[in-house]
Amino acid sequence: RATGPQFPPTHHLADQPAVAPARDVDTFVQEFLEELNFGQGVPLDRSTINHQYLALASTVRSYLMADWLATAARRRAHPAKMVGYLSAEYLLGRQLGNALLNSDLEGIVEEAMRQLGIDLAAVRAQEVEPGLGNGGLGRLAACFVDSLATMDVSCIGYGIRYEYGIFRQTFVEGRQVEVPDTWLALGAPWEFRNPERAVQVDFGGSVESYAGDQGRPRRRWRPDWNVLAVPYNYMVPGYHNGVANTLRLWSAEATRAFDLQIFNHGDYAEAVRAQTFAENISKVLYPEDSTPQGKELRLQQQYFFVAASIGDYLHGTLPEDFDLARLPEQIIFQLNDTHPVIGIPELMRLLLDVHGMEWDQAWAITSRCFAYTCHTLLPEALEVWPVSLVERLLPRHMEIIFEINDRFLAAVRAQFPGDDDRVRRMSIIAEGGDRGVRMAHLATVAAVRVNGVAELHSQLLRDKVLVDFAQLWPEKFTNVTNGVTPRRFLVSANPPLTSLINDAIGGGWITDLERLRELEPYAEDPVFRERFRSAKRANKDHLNSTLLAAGTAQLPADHMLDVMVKRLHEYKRQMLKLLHIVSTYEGVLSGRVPAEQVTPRTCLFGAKAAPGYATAKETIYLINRVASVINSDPKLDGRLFVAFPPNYNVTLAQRLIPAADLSEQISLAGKEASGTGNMKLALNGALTIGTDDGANVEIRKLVGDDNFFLFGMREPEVAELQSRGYHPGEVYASNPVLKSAIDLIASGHFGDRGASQALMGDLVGNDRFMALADFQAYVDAQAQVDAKFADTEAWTRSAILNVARSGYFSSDRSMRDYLDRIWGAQVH
Ligand code: B1H
Repeated sequence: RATGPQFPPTHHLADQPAVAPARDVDTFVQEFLEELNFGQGVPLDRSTINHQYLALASTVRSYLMADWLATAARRRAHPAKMVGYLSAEYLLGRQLGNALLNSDLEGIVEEAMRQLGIDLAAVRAQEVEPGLGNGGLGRLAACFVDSLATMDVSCIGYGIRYEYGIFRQTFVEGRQVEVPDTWLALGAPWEFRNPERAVQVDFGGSVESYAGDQGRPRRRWRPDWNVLAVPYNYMVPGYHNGVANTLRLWSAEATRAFDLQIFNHGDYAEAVRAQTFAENISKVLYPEDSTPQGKELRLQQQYFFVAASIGDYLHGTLPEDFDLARLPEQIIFQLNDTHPVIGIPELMRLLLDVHGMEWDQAWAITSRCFAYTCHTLLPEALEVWPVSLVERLLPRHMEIIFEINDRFLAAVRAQFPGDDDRVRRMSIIAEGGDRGVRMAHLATVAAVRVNGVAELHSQLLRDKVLVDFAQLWPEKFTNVTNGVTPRRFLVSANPPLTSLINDAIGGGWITDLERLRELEPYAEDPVFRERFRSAKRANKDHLNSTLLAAGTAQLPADHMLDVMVKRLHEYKRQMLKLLHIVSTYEGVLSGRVPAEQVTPRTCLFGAKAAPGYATAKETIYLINRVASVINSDPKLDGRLFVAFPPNYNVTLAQRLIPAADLSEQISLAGKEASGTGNMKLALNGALTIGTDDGANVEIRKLVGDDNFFLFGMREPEVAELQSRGYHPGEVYASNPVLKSAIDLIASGHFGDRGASQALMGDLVGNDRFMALADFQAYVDAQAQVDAKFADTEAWTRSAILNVARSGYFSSDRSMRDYLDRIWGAQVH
């Protein structure tokens, strides 16, 4: 707890608020040199780029720090309900550019670095992005905290400071090889460690009964080991508003008690091993997107960060004498998927066992403090923890979960007497040989609101995945369509388009993205259209120079840039796109299509596969082999090019998305919860070829059918085909173009015949995500893409309209919706 000075201060400066250094070039240079000399310990002429990067980051950080202190002071003086965003992932991307943009220091820093003879672009390139997330879910969390700061909403983002983030992807002879992401190795200038706010987190042991006040029987946890959660703060600056919120990431360390216990046994080596054991908890991000592995360490990670966060809030952030009955007025914990759901029994435990409340009161509080966002529909993605594991790691929590379930099921039975099947379906505990805790059910029972992440997804949640719950509590269910921050993904990533827009309609759109609508009339202006194309060209050149620096293939000039960037997953159907590429190639090889009729296109993939996901890795290997054959076959006359730069991440996304012409969003309808890359690409003027899935539905509705290439089965047709019985072999046999493409791959034309045959065999035999069923529709839609691309003016008009009509997809709007539909909700 903060106490301030031990004696009343007498110095006249003591009660001055912290002020940032002056915002002029000379002051900045002075501050920078001070950081370089006294922070890094080098003179300018002996400094490396890394010294310069660290000194620059620290200098910028001190400007932000004044905002951060002022924001915290203001929030203390005028307490408002706070959002505690609980997320196991934050895929932040580089910090320097964002900090410069949001704090409006870009101009000063450019000039300061110029006068010091420092190449700012090289210094920016030195930053290794914090990749503390897998994909869309982690990036969404990063966009949300950006928007909340920009909207001056009180929020702490809580998460884990993984020592190793998402792996760095390399290709070795076309195969993905994962390399550890050592993002902290060259220094971590954006964080500050806050050891005095460390929280002890307990594990294991048993539960005992004892007599409480007036002899009341009570339960208490006797854990047998613990670790220390040490917070690292990151500042989250709002855009040009002087606000800086906090992102608090927890790192695991051994507690002293923990070592001492072992030291007392006199085993030094064992004590050091214990240290390592504790540190392992925050060591590495599990690189699984969508398909959680039921690993014990992962449950440890989840409980570790959630217990630390709730403890930090209750015992560190709230005033000491706070009446916990009023907790729901002060905080809403937003659960980013099921990963933090163990926080529900944790809050119950604190209220019951530590604060001595009775069950009903504790539940009345807990069930108003959480809201749950579901990010998936795939059954294999819904987390179920074995009861035996939860019992061993968190015995008191397991008891509490059983009690929540008993009371909940009693209510279900009362509402639906005799409906045992319903009770079984809804139970938080999955019965059967290996009993499991269904985390999505626990979340749904306790949450004030449950939301999906796009309209279609929320509807499918209500109608299918959580239908029993929606019947019981229809008012609990809502939708908030995802969004993306226009600061990072338009202003920062796409300066040419940003200045074009600013010239046309001014800069108000940056915090009010619907104002991009004002661009609509410019779609009819040929001069504007030419300037729009020249912005795209500039972005393509910039992308090319980035690829060159990374040692990857250069993109041919004057091609349509067709991009599919997202995690590699069968449901996303990278294979469908590959089949289109191969069939175009096969058409030329076989003479079915003259090469000069092929639209010059570069198909660019960016995708990481989960290291244990064999089919995904085989798909990457095949894409790389197809690329190397196609790119060097003269019969194609340079008209088709396949690029697969390794290690797609936020940094590369910021380069790539602004350069794209065509956005591939081709998941099987009903499988992609939302997608957010789809939004970023549309916002940067790419046209979408896509299925009626996730947020594509809303993108198409907004940009209009003329500016979107829709194809494929709709979700109800998919469900219908599934229940009728899907036979990919019949599709294969009846479509000669498709058959030729598959046969060409299986023949070993692209090398490794064995691997090719296995993959094609699975496709023709199983095709879990119905790529073959949608193949013809996809090829037909691609023909429409080609036709439109040939009409440059029509294409540009549509591209401009995509930008003008994508304002809805700002994460500022998403935050408004969470505030209106969830966080403000006074419920029960
Ligand atoms: C999304 C995940 C996810 N949905 C488990 N689910 C993970 C599940 O580490 N794990 O175990 C990690 C991630 N990620 C994505 O969320 C959806 O697939 C996208 O459609 C959506 O746009 C994104 C943000 O809502």
